[in-house]
Amino acid sequence: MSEISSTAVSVDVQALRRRQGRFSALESGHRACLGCGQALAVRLVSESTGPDIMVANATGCLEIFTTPWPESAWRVPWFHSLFENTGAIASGMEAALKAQGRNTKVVAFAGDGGTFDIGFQALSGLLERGHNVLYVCFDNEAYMNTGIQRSSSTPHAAMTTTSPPGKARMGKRHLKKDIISIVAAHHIPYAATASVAYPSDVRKKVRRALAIEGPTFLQIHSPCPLGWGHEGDKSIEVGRLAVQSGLFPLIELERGALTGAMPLRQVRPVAEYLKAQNRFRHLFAKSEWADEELEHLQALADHNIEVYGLRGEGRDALDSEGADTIHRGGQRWA
Ligand SMILES: Cc1ncc(C[n+]2csc(CCOP(=O)(O)OP(=O)(O)O)c2C)c(N)n1
Ligand code: SF4
Repeated sequence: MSEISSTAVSVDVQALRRRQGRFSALESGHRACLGCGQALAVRLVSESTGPDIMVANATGCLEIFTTPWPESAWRVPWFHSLFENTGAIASGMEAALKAQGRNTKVVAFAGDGGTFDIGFQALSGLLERGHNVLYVCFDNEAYMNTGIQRSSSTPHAAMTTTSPPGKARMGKRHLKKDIISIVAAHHIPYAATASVAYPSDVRKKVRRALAIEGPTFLQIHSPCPLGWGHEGDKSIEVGRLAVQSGLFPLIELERGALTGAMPLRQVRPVAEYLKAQNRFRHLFAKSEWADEELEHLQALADHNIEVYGLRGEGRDALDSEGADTIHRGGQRWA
């Protein structure tokens, strides 16, 4: 039994953990950066799955900060797949468990690089074959583990080490790939976006995905203080602004059709979200191009608000756990 003591307090850590009630698949003491959205996302997901899962984890920050061999922070069976084949590995795990008559749920974890780009083919195969797997993409919008290179999830105009702003361009030239629509086009039972800035919404979406037999997909926006350029204690604030500006809409799709969207009662200007991060700081230096890019990014957010019908009515000071009021086929659900 581990015990923390000082002259003033003596705490039985195991007893404390038992009283916490919520399961986390990760032990404390892993090596994520302070304020890492991905570490928080894993905790939120596993609070809903509980311990009866097996994890297939692509190469990336999560794999590295949880498992510096011979140590591991995982409290569930965990398999490190290659960057490119998490979907195939998870499919095989699920088929093997099924053959053994076991109900343990297979959960795949991968970053945006491992999902949008390098592991996309294997993911598409998993979805098309209908494996009973929950696939979770921790979207931190770049290849963080290898030094912040742009991925196809990196937002337009963001600075990464491979999309530097300069005389010829203002950061990344291309648009963020619309992965949720691509996944939904496989007509799987359930696909949704979520954000670590809205914890109960994440938990709820995981519970909903687990209740479904078949492939399900979650894209969780996971701020990365190192790659986005903000302090670690600002991750939730920054994550919220992404949602509240309309740049990262929280939506649900069933069999390819939109069935839920978190309404925004107080839409925030995109510039507020961008200003909070160094990766967009070149957009606030006076230049004709910068103004044009800012307008462009605002137009992208406005477009999301329009197509997903995000504009809510009335005032909700926080829009915080606002996903409690998410619309599901026109009805409220908890
Ligand atoms: C096929 C292959 N290409 C490149 C790499 C190098 N690599 C390891 S982790 C990584 C970045 C991972 O990015 P992402 O999936 O977005 O996860 P993050 O580290 O951001 O959490 C890269 C490029 C690799 N391991 N395998
Ligand atoms: S670099 Fe980013 S994603 Fe990786 S551990 Fe640090 S905060 Fe998390």
